[in-house]
Amino acid sequence: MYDIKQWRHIFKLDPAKTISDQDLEALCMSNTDAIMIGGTDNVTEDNVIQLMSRVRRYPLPLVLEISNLESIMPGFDFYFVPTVLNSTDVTFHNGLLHQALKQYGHMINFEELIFEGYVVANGDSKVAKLTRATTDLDREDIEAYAQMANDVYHLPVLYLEYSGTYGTPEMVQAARDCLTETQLFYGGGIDSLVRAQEMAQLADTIIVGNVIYDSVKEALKTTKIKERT
Ligand code: 1GP
Repeated sequence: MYDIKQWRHIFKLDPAKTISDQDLEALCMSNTDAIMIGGTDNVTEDNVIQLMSRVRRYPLPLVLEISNLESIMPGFDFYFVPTVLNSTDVTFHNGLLHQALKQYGHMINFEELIFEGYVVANGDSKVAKLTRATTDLDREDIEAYAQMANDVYHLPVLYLEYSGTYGTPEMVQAARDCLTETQLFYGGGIDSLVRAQEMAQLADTIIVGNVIYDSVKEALKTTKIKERT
C-alpha cells in the first residue's frame, strides 16, 4: 500500500512533548509523506497511544519508531526498528529486538517491520549517550557504515542521525556515495527550508523533528522540498 522508498520527507513527533490540535492538523495536512512517532526518553504506552489516536484522524502513513518494549502497540502502518551500528552496547544492536521478538514475534507482520541501520553522529545528543555510541567519526568511518548497511547487512534504511544539531553535508555525501540499494535517511537540525533543501539533495529522505516544537511555521516550510522533486 504505502511505498517507503518514495518518501522524501517525514515529520518525527516526540510523544513526550506537547503539541496543539491546530499544529498537529497543520503537520498532518501538509505535504509531508509520513508521520513518525518516536523519542529517546519518557516514551510510554500512554503517551504513544494518545498521540497515535490523534494522528490517526488524518489520511497519511503513520510509523512507530521503537524505542522501548513498553510502548509497542498495534495500529501503526509501519514499525521502524533501529539498530545503532556505532553503539558500543549490544542492547542497541539487537538486544531490544531480541526481547521484542520473544514477546511479540508470533504476532508481527514482518512486512510492516523496517530495520533501520542508525549511525548516531552527534555526541551530545540524548540518543548518543543512551546508546553509548562512538561518535568521533570521519569520512572513512561513515563510508564503512554505509557499506555495512548496503553491502553486508542489506538493510533497507541507513539513518544518519545528528539529532539536535545540523550535520555536515560532506558526511551525508560520503554515505550517499556508498549506497546503491539502501535508502538514506538524514535527520538533525533541519529548521529551515534552506537546510531541508541542502540535505534533501543528498539524502533520499529527510526527518524533521525539533523545529516542530520551536516553530511549526518553519517546520511546515521544510515540506516545500517536495515541490521540487
Ligand atoms: C531526531 O533525526 C530526528 O531523531 C530529527 O532531528 O530533532 O534535530 O530535527 P531534529
